[in-house]
Amino acid sequence: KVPWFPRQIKDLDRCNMLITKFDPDMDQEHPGYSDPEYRKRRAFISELAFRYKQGDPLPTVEYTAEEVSTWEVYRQLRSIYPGLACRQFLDGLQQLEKECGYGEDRIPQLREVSAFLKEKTGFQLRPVAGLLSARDFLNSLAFRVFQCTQYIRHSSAPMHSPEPDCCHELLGHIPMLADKEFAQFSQIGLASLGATDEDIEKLSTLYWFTVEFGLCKQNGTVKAYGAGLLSSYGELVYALSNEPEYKPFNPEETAVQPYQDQTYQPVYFVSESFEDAKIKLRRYSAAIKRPFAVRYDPFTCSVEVL
Ligand code: H2B
Ligand code: FE
Repeated sequence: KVPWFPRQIKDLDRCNMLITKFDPDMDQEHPGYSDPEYRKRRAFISELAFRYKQGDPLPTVEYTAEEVSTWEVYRQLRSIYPGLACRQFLDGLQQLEKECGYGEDRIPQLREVSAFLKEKTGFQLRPVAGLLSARDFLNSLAFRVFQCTQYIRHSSAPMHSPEPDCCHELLGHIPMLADKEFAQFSQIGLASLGATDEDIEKLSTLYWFTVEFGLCKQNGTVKAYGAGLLSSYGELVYALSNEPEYKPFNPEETAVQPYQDQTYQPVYFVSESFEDAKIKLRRYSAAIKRPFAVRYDPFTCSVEVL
């Protein structure tokens, strides 16, 4: 039996299954667990996401002075990007700084960032209250919708967050989503529609080692393009030192590599270029067995099932 999947963009209102393992109300290790003010703030911002329906204007959050001071990660990361981030990331970030109010003094609003991406690559954002199930997250990508958290990490741990937050999304993911070639990685979303749980697990692992922790060669040097790296000062420096192991990106092997989400990765996959990673991912996706084929129709924002 084929699992339910979204056919129209408004079906994404049903792609909202949260994973609560890193949430500050459930996870005793979360730095906000024993801070009732922080939890109250999180509940308020979550509510904005729960109430959101596809097509609504994106909610605006008035960030507090404390939240804006946590955004200091911007300045620290910004200073090391030039030597460590890939060209596409640096280009995207520069455009965001010029055209979208990115900078160290304020946290950008999802509404302005979504409008910016829509013009660059057709991607749009929708607010989400926390970590989503891999299936719902990947399914959304098929529609070029990126489910984006809007809260910020706890002020006691600005350099690390166990769950995605707006620093991770806005600094790690958004600059890459402004690149056309990278946006095509979202084909991984089409491959996930109606896929078996085993295939979702593999696609999710591929996503992990590319979109989140991927490295690629550029002019003979290895650079970072993964959002998990580009939003973590410590891991970005570590990933490009000679400590971790590097393996060449190869979807069949990468899809079954075990990974952990507690600390730095022991192994990273390096692709020859984006183009190369995209072609290999496309070939892998095309080989996934499903009793139907899908095609995305950008005019109606819906999926045709063939
Ligand atoms: N949920 C949210 N909110 N942001 C993510 O970046 C994310 C997610 N990544 N759920 C997904 C899971 C990813 O780790 C893969 C597809 O499992
Ligand atoms: Fe992410």
